[in-house]
Amino acid sequence: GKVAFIAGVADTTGYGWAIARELANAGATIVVGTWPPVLKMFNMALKKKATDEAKKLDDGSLMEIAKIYPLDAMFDVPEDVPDDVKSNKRYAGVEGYTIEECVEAVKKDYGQVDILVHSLANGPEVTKPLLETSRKGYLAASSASAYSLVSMVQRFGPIMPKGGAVISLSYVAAVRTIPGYGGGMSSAKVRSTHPHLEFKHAPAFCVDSHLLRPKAQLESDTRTLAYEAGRKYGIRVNTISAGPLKSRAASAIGG
Ligand code: ZID
Repeated sequence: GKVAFIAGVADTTGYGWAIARELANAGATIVVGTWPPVLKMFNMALKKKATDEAKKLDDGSLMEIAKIYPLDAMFDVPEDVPDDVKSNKRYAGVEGYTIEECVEAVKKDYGQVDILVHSLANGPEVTKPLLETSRKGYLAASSASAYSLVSMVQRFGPIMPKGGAVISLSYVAAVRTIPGYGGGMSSAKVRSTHPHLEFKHAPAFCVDSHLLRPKAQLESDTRTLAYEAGRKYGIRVNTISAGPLKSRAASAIGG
């Protein structure tokens, strides 16, 4: 069977979970990368009976996550991790969470990854308009949300077979301004046509929230990575423009 690594799963409400379940339905072995600060919470939630419904596959069986790797996509190699992160309570007891260490661990356990899913984004100043965003905040959002894909393709590429697939999640605001799509949309009732991606409230976004800005980078990088990694490793690199989903990340922005 195929091995799918999904980066950016920490609960059952986001895209990462829904994609994991579809890949599990299709018979893939599911391994995930989870942000250290939410790792404990995710492990606890997975043990609860209440999570069974979200795990249910089409054949009635429950999805199994074969392994959860700690992964902080802000860091490529151990030298990148600053002391304040190392000593942070939220990272206590977690090790080997840089992208390079994560790929090494996955390689050791599974040998190869057939499908790589990048389902993560973050930005410390996400609620601010661009006009008030600091350089530090802007670059941190790009680092977590866009460069992380470049780094992951660099490092997973060598353990992906020819024909392997990389997919990430983008947002239409990367390429088009959506007039009127601000706080006023927060109570709009929208229903996804996809049965597993059902949500009741469209998240309220300011279109120029700088969390969305790295999506333009992501889309541009996807084209270049498809060219380069296609030639180097024979893998495909694509991004999907996601519809609105009431995930934890979307709620944090004000959905
Ligand atoms: P999620 O909270 O399930 O996933 C984000 C994950 O990233 C979480 O598990 C975090 O722990 C993790 N994470 C954060 N920082 C780091 C880090 N440094 N290292 C590792 N992991 C980290 O939320 P989600 O499912 O919304 O997000 C998954 C992907 O979908 C992200 O790339 C989103 O930008 C993308 N996406 C989501 C939506 C949405 O509605 N939820 C939209 C577009 C793209 C969208 O907002 N019209 C209006 C709005 C939208 C689309 C169309």
